[in-house]
Amino acid sequence: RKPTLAVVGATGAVGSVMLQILSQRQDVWGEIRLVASARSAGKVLQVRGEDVVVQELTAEVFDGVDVAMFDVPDEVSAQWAPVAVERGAVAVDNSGAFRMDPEVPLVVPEVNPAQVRNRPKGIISNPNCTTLTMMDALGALHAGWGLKELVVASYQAASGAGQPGVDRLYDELEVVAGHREVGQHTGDVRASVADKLGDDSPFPAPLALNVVPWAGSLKDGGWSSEELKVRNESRKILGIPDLKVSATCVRVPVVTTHSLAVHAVFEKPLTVDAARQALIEAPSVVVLDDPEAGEWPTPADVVGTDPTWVGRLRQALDFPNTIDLFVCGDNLRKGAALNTAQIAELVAAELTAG
Ligand code: 2RA
Repeated sequence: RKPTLAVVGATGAVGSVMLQILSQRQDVWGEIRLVASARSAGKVLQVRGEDVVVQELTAEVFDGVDVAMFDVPDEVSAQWAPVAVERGAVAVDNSGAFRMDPEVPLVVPEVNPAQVRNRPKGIISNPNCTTLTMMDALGALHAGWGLKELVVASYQAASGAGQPGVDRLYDELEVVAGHREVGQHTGDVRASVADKLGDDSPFPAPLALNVVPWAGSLKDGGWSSEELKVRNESRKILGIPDLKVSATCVRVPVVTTHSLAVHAVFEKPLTVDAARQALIEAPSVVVLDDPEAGEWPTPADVVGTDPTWVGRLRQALDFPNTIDLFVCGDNLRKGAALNTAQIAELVAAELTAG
């Protein structure tokens, strides 16, 4: 029997991409049950070319389910993933609710696939999209040279904040489009956007014609929750508890695809050519790095694709054993839905093998 899958949060930004991914990948699933809040129950969505009616999130909806994916806010996962497990499912959770729980593995299938089986709570976590964007590339380099220190700046897309983030960016762009005087005087972008759209935004400042050095909530010492996730999750996934990490997370007016500028310091001496070769050989990484030809990854070219794209590889001039690089990845695909689907497929293979 092929395992039954439940997709909880099927109507959200990540959920919608999940339905496309489940329709495109090799089909390992029997029934696929789509689940959402009472507000969305009854909607009809397409997966694998078939219409499926969305069911309301209740305990009973998990009866007979083998794997339940959660693409919902932290508090919804915190409440419902354990319910799915009680009803007999393995939960694969894309929220932040369980990621740092020592009894919950945090898995990137290209980096630490064996961790999938280490799930005493029946829950497996999917990393935050910002961390995930660089994990395949760093995992490949860590395997060769031993990662020691990481300094990163992120350039995060609006869809990291879900569908409301995408809607807000498009609305703001519409407000400023065609007004060539906007963006040349202090506060004029903020005033135009607030005048037309009000202040109720998923972002703490206008995103159109701007960059916003903030993602997540305020933590001790002025760090954002997103920056601490990058640090803590990188350590856990790569299995380097004392990895030195410093991150600055920034939102940019891109719809989908997160980018990161990465400064990575290694234990062993490495050359940029050897690092490039290791990245070329990593199956999920594409190296696009020809500055003479003006070739490097950009979000506009990467969006909608599965790999991690790496460019601007440079040996740091003033730091030994250090490589600088730029990495882009679709935050809704590898950064969220694709990685969750890959984890779920590992569990499906395990269940099918019996
Ligand atoms: C963001 N990383 O981009 C978050 C979403 N999980 O806002």
